[in-house]
Amino acid sequence: MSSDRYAPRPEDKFTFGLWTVGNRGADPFGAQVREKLQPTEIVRMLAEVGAYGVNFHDNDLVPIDATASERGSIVSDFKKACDDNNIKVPMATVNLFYEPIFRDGAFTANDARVRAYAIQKTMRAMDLAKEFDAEIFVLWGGREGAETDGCRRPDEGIKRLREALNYLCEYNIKCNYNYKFAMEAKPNEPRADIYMATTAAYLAFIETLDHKEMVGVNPEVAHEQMSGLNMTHAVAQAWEAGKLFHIDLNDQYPGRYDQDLRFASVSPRQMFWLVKFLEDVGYSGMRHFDAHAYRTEDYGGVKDFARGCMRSYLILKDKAKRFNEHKEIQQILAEIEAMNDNFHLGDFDNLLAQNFDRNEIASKGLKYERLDQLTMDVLFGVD
Ligand code: GCO
Ligand code: MN
Ligand code: MN
Repeated sequence: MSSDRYAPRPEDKFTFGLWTVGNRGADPFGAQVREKLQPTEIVRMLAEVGAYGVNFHDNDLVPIDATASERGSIVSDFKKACDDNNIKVPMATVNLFYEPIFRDGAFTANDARVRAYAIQKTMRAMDLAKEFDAEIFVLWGGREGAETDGCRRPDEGIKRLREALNYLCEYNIKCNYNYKFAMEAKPNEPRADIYMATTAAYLAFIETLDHKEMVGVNPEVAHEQMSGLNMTHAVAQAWEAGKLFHIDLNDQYPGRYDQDLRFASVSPRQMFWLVKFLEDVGYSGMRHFDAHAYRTEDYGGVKDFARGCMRSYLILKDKAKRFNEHKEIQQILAEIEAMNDNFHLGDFDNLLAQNFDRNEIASKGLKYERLDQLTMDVLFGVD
């Protein structure tokens, strides 16, 4: 075992997608800069950097036009690579965005054949992932949106999404797959606007499903931060609702295109609160890095990128421990906690009979400045 205290261990549950470390660096303005790696080579690379698992979209593993026999040999080669390298497949997903057939959406498209094909493709992706014992099935509706709201009423899109989810939950039951579906929100890109823009939107939607216990969320740092939202708050709401089934970690400057940067490389302070939250509440799911290396990198740089994601997570986890043990921080937190006991509502008569001294209550400083600077000292590594 490595003596590096920030070396990843299997119990850290760090996972990467085939599409993340296998990303070849193409963007809307330029071509690929890295050679294509076979899925089995990616598995070896993930084992080398110390990851726990690998996730995939159906077509990351099996090309869309593969024959049944090609599918068979791809699956058995990949299974062998995973077993040989002790890499698990905890999550899988389905590509409902790449093919031209999905140009107007998948589950929400106006053409009923497109919607049916999208559901069929998802069922087949569920079949495929069960061959690897995946337990979480992520659904990201990147094309479920519009450029012009003239093309359909947005509430029709929501109804179609519900119909698809209810159908897929029934399939999950019929096949005894026991998947937990994790819905991933994003405000825009590739569509101008995507219907389920935030994790909170999904949390409300899930409550309207026939089998809501089967469906949760997969919040992504970049997707919340693109809209200037607070990822930790989204995650906290999901956690409190018992719906944090998975998480996509990366980083992102707010208000920009989807950057998928190395975890915590843009907003270490916000990511500190996120990691602290996950560790404090005892989140036991996967820590999945949905990010990719800079376009400047070769596969050596891709390994640096993957190692960096995991290392930053573990450093922030260490900082969270330091925060929780820090004497002065804990004193301030104890004072905050004590305020919580300053009053109990009681019945209506009790509350209505009270005289609150507004000025007295508001006169005492709350020491949040001190608390925050002490946090910064911990983060800067000077305390
Ligand atoms: C994105 C998304 C995707 C999904 C993936 C899993 O912005 O492209 O984050 O990477 O997470 O398709 O469904
Ligand atoms: Mn994303
Ligand atoms: Mn994602």
